[in-house]
Amino acid sequence: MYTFPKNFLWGAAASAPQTEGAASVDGKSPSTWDKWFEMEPDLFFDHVGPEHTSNTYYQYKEDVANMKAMGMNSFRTSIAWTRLLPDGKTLNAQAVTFYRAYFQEMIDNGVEPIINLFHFDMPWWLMEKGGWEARESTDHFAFYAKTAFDCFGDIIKKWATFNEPLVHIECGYMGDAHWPKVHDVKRAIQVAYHTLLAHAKAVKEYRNNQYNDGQISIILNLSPVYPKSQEKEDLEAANWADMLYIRSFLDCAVKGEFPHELVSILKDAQLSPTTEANDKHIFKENTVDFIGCNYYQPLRVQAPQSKKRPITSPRDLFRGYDWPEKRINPHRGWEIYPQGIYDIAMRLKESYHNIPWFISENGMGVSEETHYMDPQGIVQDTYRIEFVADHLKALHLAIEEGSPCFGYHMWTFTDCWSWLNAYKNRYGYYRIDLDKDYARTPKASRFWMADVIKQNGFE
Ligand code: BGP
Repeated sequence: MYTFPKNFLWGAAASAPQTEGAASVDGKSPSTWDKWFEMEPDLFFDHVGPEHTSNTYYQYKEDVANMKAMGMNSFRTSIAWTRLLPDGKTLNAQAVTFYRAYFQEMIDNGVEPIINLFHFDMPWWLMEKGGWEARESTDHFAFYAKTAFDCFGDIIKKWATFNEPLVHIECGYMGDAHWPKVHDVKRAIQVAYHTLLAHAKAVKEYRNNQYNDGQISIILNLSPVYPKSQEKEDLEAANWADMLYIRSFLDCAVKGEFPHELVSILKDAQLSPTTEANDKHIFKENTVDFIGCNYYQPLRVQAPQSKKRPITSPRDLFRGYDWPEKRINPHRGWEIYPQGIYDIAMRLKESYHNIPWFISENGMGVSEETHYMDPQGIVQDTYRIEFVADHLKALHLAIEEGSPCFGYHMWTFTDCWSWLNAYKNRYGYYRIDLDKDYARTPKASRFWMADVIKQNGFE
């Protein structure tokens, strides 16, 4: 029997822009996603945009009832900045009413809300001023964070500032999957710096807030980096990938500083971000209480084709490696490697003073999931049950070895809208049927997980 610690948090994760819908009502202003869909709807899978996500704005009571019925004791979602402060300054009373009712509904039903502030949804008004490239964004974010703590800090005791900050940096400034889809490593580095500064300023606001009796975190995608071989060049490549994708965020959040090697290579390459002298203290004094870790698959790397200097892209430092022996989720093309969870836990233990943490996302995306639907309309997602069980076993081993992991959150509770992929890849314990008024139907994994929760473990 794999038994988990007492009071272990069993739950799921989602975000405001991916579930709420109601994207242009009750005072909410547009985010980059709302505007981008208006401009280029063809880019979004099946032309489903952010206006029509899972209708949670209207159906949250049903969702919370389903969480309770399943035995879940926690749920992570986010606040939409554009709903709470539509112009960045003025509090939207309708947003306060909605979020308080939603959070209170969870609490009344034994589901602890864990609330994140930014899940890729940059307000359009701020994007027009340069988004995270503009230093003023850090103060706007701090003000938004303070407002959220003032409004909900009496009932929310676990907060996160950002979800996977690497993603909006990489996909928006070194790729095309997020707005403003520019490809410029120098701008990406400035965006990364301001994002982390905004994070630290939000933590500072939390420490100064009257409701600072809870805890604050950041949610990071900590995909462990594995080199192709033990050759010097591959090991060096892995070190760079790890420094850029993991340590730049984790060191900053937990230790309050950036890796020195990273600072010096950026300097040599004339890629250092613009900073101010006092920033160092803001980082140093505002570290997190716990970490949320999203884990889907590892990052396998090998030496770059040529050692180009100065670097102009991460590809000059490392490139991906396709491990021929990998186990794969054929429905999403991602590697399945449960041991990654154990390796993350051991790393936090050895190098980050064994900081408390939880799995804030883990899950299996499956396209065309209707293929697995039985005649009763239940998706028989045995592949997902196997996926979760394997990851929980790896997590259990880590906990036995002293890792203070306090929860496991599945991505996600009901299928949800996923950016340009919209509803292509399904991840939920519940299926959402967009053609039937967002009807929620449990999948087989929902029943399996309800049993796990009941027993606080599994055979
Ligand atoms: C994570 C994000 C989520 C969600 C998930 C699934 O990185 O935090 O917001 O989108 O990935 O991604 P996809 O739907 O692209 O498979």
